[in-house]
Amino acid sequence: MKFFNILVIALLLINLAFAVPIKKKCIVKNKGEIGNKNDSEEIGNNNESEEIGNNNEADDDKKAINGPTRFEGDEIFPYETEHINTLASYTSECTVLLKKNGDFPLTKKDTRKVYLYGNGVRKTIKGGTGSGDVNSRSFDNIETAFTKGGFEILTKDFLDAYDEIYEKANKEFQEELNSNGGGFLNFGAIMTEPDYDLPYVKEGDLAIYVLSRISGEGTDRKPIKGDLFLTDTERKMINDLAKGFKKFMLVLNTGGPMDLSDLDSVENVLVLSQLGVNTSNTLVDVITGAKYPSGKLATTWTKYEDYQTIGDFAEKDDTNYKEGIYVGYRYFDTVNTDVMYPFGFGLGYTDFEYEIKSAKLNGETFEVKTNVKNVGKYKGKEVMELYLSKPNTSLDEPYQILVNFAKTKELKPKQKDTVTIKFKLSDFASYDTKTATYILDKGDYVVRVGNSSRNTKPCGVIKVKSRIDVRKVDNKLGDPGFKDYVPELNRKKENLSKVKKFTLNAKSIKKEVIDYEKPYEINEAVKALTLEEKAKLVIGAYVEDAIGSLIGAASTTVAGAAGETAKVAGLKPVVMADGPAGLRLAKSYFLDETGAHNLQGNLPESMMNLFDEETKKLIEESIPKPKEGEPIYHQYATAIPIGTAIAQSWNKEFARICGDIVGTEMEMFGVQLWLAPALNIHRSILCGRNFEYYSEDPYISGAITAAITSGVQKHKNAFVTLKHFAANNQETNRYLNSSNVSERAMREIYLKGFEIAVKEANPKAIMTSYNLINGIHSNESKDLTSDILRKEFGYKGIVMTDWVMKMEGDYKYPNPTAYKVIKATGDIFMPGSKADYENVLEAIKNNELTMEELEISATRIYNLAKEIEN
Ligand SMILES: *[C@@H]1O[C@H](CO)[C@@H](O)[C@H](O)[C@H]1NC(C)=O
Ligand SMILES: *[C@@H]1O[C@H](CO)[C@@H](O)[C@H](O)[C@H]1NC(C)=O
Ligand SMILES: *[C@@H]1O[C@H](CO)[C@@H](O)[C@H](O)[C@H]1NC(C)=O
Ligand SMILES: *[C@@H]1O[C@H](CO)[C@@H](O)[C@H](O)[C@H]1NC(C)=O
Ligand SMILES: *[C@@H]1O[C@H](CO)[C@@H](O)[C@H](O)[C@H]1NC(C)=O
Ligand SMILES: *[C@@H]1O[C@H](CO)[C@@H](O)[C@H](O)[C@H]1NC(C)=O
Ligand SMILES: *[C@@H]1O[C@H](CO)[C@@H](O)[C@H](O)[C@H]1NC(C)=O
Ligand SMILES: *[C@@H]1O[C@H](CO)[C@@H](O)[C@H](O)[C@H]1NC(C)=O
Ligand SMILES: CC(=O)N[C@H]1CO[C@H](CO)[C@@H](O)[C@@H]1O
Repeated sequence: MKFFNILVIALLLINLAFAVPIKKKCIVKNKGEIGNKNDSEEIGNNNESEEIGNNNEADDDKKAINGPTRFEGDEIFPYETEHINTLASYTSECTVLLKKNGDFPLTKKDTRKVYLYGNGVRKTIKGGTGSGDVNSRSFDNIETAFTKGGFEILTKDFLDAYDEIYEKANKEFQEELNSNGGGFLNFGAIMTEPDYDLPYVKEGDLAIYVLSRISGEGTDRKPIKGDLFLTDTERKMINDLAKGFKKFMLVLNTGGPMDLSDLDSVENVLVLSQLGVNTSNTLVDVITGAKYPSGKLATTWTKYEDYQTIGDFAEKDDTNYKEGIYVGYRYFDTVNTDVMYPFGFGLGYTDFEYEIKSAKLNGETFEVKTNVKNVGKYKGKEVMELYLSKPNTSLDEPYQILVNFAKTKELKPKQKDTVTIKFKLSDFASYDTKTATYILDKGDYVVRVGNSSRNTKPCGVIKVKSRIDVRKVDNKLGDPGFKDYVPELNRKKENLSKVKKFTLNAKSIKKEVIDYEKPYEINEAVKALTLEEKAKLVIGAYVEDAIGSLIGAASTTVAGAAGETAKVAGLKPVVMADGPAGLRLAKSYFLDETGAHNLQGNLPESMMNLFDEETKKLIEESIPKPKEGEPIYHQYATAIPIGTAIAQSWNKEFARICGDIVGTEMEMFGVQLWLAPALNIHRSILCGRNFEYYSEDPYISGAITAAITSGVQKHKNAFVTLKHFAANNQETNRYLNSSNVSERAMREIYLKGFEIAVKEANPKAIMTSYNLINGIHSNESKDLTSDILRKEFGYKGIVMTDWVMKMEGDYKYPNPTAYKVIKATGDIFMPGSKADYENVLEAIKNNELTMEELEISATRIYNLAKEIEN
């Protein structure tokens, strides 16, 4: 049913939008809240228009009180330039040089005539699809950026011919999708790169091959040529160019790993990644040496066949995480597999040496200082990584785990820096399922410091004389139905005689016992509300008529926002906008008495292509149109680098700055909850949404999340929503599948990053995932939401569901039940519908949900809505 598809899509991908240039003068308005004239009058900011450039200070406080700033006109607003420039001074830190032979950066003497090849030259990718797609004002592809950077591009004919090949392949792909039922069934489908036979120049001075791959929400990547593997065409061209050109660089404009085997002739490989608005300029700067790469991989890149296949992936049926805690480098390092590009690896244009300066144990805090020296010819920054090898006394343990990291300042040739890194031993206690306790087992803990996981030096050994129970909990997560894989351990005997030894004083660790019975707070003001008001608070705002309730589930306050809380009891709606590659909002919108409307409707072009003409027309007709002369406003958000790229910077300060940029824009546009950061683990390199996530390692995931969170939340009424809680590691059948995971792997790998971020940065919201965990929907798991998240981790914020789909018609599985989410101490069911609201009322009537349970969740939403009024 086509119309049905529209509704489902509207729910899935609420509010994506794209550009319309509108010629007008550049004006910033600071009007009051829509449809609430009272408010703006009260505050008395009568001067509604300020011209940027004359009188250009849009006062921050006024913005926060008066609601969104209205940007009108066609010129670039100062905040856009400022944000782009801020990002531009960091983005090269996200790029990872995998191979080098000294030919780059170019020198002044080198030619500025370049042969640019590859699918990414014109179709440069700044981020992925789906939730990750941010609407920035403009984007230069790599061809344009090189032209603007003073290069002459010698491959115009080739690029034109490639465009034709691409268009033809894409048309066939769209036709195939349409014949497959079209629309929703193909959500997230990605065209594989076609093979072709075009003439190309095989010899010359300078060539760059830009290889792109996109992926996104709804579909996993595939281990086939044209996706994870190079196509035959790509492989042949890349090898030819590498052999025939004096200088050649392979550039990877991908969101995640490629299988780079059998490219031995290529001596310069750069992971450009997808860096948001200034992806292309960053490449030009790196090639010319205006900037330098200083990123390190946060996920192992190696041959596809070497990734572990112990657990399953992308099974339609239950996905069994049989590999347990042996994810990513924890696996490779333990079984001692050679990998091409290890976790934590990345070269610079320059080279570094490091030596251990000092190590000490203070209570349970270990601290190491290393001296890092730039011994090469160029400027650069180096990352020092700290790993811990735990003894395998009663539990099997991976060879090592990352416990912290730090980046040097910029070092000129011969310059030195001292880097200090610390960690607390109990933060990395292992989970003993038998006794349901986080423990530090008896034995020797070897601490290692280095500049990649495969290049470390031991810097201390901490002796734990007898087992220490760090935190006693209960097993909460059910039975996965199998026992985790245990590797054959054949650790090499290490001679640690010269390494400094410490003995841990067990008393330095305070044992924690969890009180699961501690009651939750209920606000008296919430008790006084009517049942209907309480129920509306825990359901996302919806419009009452049937169709409206589905499409209108989107925010009416901020155009293109993903949703909002209900306006009951005089409360302001809490507005939510998608991420994580920036704020996903409508670029252009108009206002009327019903609210703010996205001029382009809520579906992006890429999504529209999934539909046949008839359905497209229906969708287009459903988009509200402005009246003649109605002002058009803009929300140009800054596209920040994808999650994976931010992690690759290994720079917490940069992560904080990314959060700061988003927080500033949230304040301006009147968005309170950003539906990001996303920190699921890169369990398999095939997960379609990995680009939004950070790493295969929970520590760096948690640390980057905490930094972004503090960047966002330092802004008034701007907060994050960590997602997707938890074990959402694939896109295949993501709504109805069980991630079967052991309690230990959940706690040490999949929940760990959330725990770190909660404890360090106090995020305001967390979004539950679609999947089930050991047979229980994560949105209705009280064990997960209440017992682990709130009681064990001490989380104080709100818990919302992901945008739950409702199917009307003949479906195998029943529709979701909102009340069960509330019963599990989830606080708000998104995006919300009349049926969900009625479901809650019904559950109260039938005593399936107690008034107290409803009031607990309503209290949290109420308190947040009250908080943003100030
Ligand atoms: C002003 O607010 C009051 C109380 O909320 C409401 O009854 C009235 O309709 C509002 N007036 C306008 C013009 O919005
Ligand atoms: C309102 O703003 C305009 C344009 O910036 C300025 O010329 C005028 O003086 C302002 N009026 C008041 C009352 O502040
Ligand atoms: C960033 O990208 C924009 C759009 O592509 C471009 O106009 C701008 O000059 C770039 N800025 C920097 C600092 O690279
Ligand atoms: C790390 O340090 C070593 C010297 O110990 C140096 O040779 C190497 O280039 C550095 N970088 C990487 C990624 O290993
Ligand atoms: C610890 O490692 C040793 C040596 O590799 C091995 O024999 C033993 O079985 C391991 N113990 C556990 C609990 O995995
Ligand atoms: C370990 O190294 C020290 C000095 O570096 C040496 O004296 C000792 O014999 C070595 N031990 C073993 C078991 O190889
Ligand atoms: C995974 O969990 C589901 C739900 O608990 C269960 O039905 C299924 O049998 C489990 N898979 C395995 C391999 O045990
Ligand atoms: C939780 O989310 C899933 C996936 O959308 C859905 O199928 C399930 O019914 C939801 N559970 C509840 C209680 O709504
Ligand atoms: C637990 C669960 O819902 N598992 C499902 C995963 O998906 C397959 C295929 O759709 C179902 O058969 C399983 O029941």
